[in-house]
Amino acid sequence: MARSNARLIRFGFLAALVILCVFIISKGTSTSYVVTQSSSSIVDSSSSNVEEPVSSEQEKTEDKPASPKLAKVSGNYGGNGGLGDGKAEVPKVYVEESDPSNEKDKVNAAFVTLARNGDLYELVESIREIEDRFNRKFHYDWVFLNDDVFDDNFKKVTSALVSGKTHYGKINKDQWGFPEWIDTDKAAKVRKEMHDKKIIYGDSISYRHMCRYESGFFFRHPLMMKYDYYWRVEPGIKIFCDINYDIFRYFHDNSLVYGFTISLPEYKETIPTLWDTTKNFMKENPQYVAENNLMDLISEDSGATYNGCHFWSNFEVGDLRFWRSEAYMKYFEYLDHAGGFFYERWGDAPVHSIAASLFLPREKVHFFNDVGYYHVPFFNCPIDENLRLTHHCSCNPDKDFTFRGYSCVNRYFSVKGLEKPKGWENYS
Ligand SMILES: Nc1nc2c(ncn2[C@@H]2O[C@H](COP(=O)(O)OP(=O)(O)OP(=O)(O)O)[C@@H](O)[C@H]2O)c(=O)[nH]1
Ligand SMILES: [Mg+2]
Repeated sequence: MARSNARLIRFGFLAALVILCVFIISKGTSTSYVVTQSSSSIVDSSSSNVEEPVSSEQEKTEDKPASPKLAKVSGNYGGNGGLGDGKAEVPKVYVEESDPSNEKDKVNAAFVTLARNGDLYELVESIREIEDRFNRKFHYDWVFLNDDVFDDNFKKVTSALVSGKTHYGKINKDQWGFPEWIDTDKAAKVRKEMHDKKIIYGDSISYRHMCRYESGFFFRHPLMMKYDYYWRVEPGIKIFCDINYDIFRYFHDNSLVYGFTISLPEYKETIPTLWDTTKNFMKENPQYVAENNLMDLISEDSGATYNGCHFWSNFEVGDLRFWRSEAYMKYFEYLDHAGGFFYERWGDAPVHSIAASLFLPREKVHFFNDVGYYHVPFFNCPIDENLRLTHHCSCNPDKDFTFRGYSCVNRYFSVKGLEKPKGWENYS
């Protein structure tokens, strides 16, 4: 009995010792964890190049949306929770169709800008707009292309603004110059005539190289080859509304190929033979013309003549693989050899637009009614008030060009059988 008591006491003592040890160890671990954590973060921020890791880490946390699952929560207009004066409360928007924090949700896409070093400070405004309204949530890369070498200041300033990776490329001389089959005397004569007729950019050589480059080469620059989708951005543009979904993913998921915000007729004097050249191409290559295309958008007589309607290409979202396709490459070569980039002043906008309208089924072309866009002198400002408020648009709908008489978007809506937004007549 005395021996079993002693055993019990020994067992109790041992058990108490074990409990005490566990307590001390667990307390000790949590204390040292906190210390390690805080001391390591102090070491990190003081010993590293502070700006890079610390600020980018903070930005990512802030940018994370409240919850991607909060899809399409409608606004709260007045009533309980409304503004004290009874006016409609500005609704909150939670429209997330993909998780921007998730790298695997991203598609193979990049912004692309053709620019000169001298365009820098107009361009930074455009980058800021795109980043604030869209890319700070998605961090897509940005490719800058130039016929000259980008200087260090250009690279430093732009890469500080872009939240994705930045790439800078120089354009090959053979893609920014007169091709050997062009008669440069004839081209000079045309420039003189266009100058006398006061045709905008009519006397400019560099503008012609730019239009030819944007028509036939930007999508096959080595820096662009790893991407499938692009968004073209020019200096001095504005984006008016929050874009809370991944536009590139939207394009990918819906198999869209070409997206625009503004459409209007081209100056006829710059493209006198573009349509005849296109018709000859179609005759020789009927296999490239898509069924159910948008011919009726660009022609009012089933293809006999071109009405000049084109998507304004200073804004473009699209699938680069379309420009790299056999149909488009053959079309570009055909146009290039016809010489109209130099003997006239063919723009990349009508060239892209005619190709998208003829070689694509119409459902592959997309009009963005929710972005809000400006490039001097035209505005796209959503006329739907709810859309404007929920997307924090900062534009005046009275300035919207979409349904004005001169805009080709009216025709686009009727050709595609789309319903115009309520009240569009008030902005026509
Ligand atoms: N590297 C380079 N880029 C150019 C040159 N000319 C134009 N660009 C770029 O090409 C794009 C189109 O040129 P813009 O001058 O804006 O042409 P536009 O939009 O028809 O005319 P604007 O109404 O003046 O804007 C812009 O992104 C320009 O920065 C050039 O000679 N070299
Ligand atoms: Mg421009």
